[in-house]
Amino acid sequence: MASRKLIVDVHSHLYSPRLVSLFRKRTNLPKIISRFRDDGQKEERLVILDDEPGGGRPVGPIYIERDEKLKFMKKHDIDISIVSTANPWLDFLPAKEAHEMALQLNDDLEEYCSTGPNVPNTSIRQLYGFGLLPLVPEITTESLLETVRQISASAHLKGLSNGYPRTAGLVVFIHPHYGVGKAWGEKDNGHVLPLALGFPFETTVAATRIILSGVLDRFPSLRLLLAHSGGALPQLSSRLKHDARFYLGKLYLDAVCYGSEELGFVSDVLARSNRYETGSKNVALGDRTTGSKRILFGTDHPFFPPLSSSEKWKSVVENLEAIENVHGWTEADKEGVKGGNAISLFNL
Ligand code: 5CU
Repeated sequence: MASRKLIVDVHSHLYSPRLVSLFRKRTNLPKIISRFRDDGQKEERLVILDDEPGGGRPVGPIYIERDEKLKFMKKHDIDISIVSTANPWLDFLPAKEAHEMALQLNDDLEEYCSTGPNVPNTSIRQLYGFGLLPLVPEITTESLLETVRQISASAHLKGLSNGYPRTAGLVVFIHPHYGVGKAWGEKDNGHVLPLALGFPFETTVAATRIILSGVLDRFPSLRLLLAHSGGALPQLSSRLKHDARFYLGKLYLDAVCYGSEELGFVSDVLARSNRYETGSKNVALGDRTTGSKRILFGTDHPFFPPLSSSEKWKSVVENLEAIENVHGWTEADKEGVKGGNAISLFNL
């Protein structure tokens, strides 16, 4: 089937112009500051984490503009992106403002997707989105439900980020922002410790809490997509109560872990969950196909850009190479991870 060969990026972010103008006005985090570089050029920097090294990260059109997203997709042969607002979402706003802003950002994202191009010769759009829930302290249930209803009624919003709507049939993207405490280290390692380790571990904790709370028993049709291949959860799940292994196979994981060995291992752990249901625990190489069905390609765009604009992005090249090289995955498994699984999950 032609659509099986489409490449779909399920982990792709943006900061909308509306959010960027709010960041520019703010003096507390998250904020955008303007400053002069050593070469005299003015630049804007986005500061979203406490004590961020280098005074935040350079921010420009790649974080904001739809044309830049589309150019990036074209350069890397990505047909479809499911775009989500990047962290820290609306966590910094009081409840009423967060709710109003969520509604506006969701309308903006629906327009961003619906007025974008189609995949050539198909009726499928190139851009879909995850709406945003204003999950802040003091938010009322009614405000959350209104936002879920708005997202469900938006034809191009196929999921939401960070929340559990049990009725709306939306895919829920669980993505980190806080890491695990101050983890910059004494030497200047840039973002390595908090992002490479802290972020995925935050997701590990969040997903574990969901499993232990019984949410997946109460709402078995909930479809949760975990960022960064579920962080350390596949590695640590057997240290939890043993039935955590079973629940792991109910989750979807992105393939943003940069290594074929890691993807192979993750697909084993997901497949084991399936075996668990049948009473057999031993996973064979052929079972990796079962595990692969719950793994979906992602890029993390626009984070981690290359130094020169002519280069391809490592986050794409390395994550695609990782998929290509997983021992035991068939060509069909790889196509599924690159796009087919997302087409089914998001019903595109
Ligand atoms: O790796 C990532 O996904 C990210 C992200 O989403 N946000 C961020 O600030 N850095 C890295």
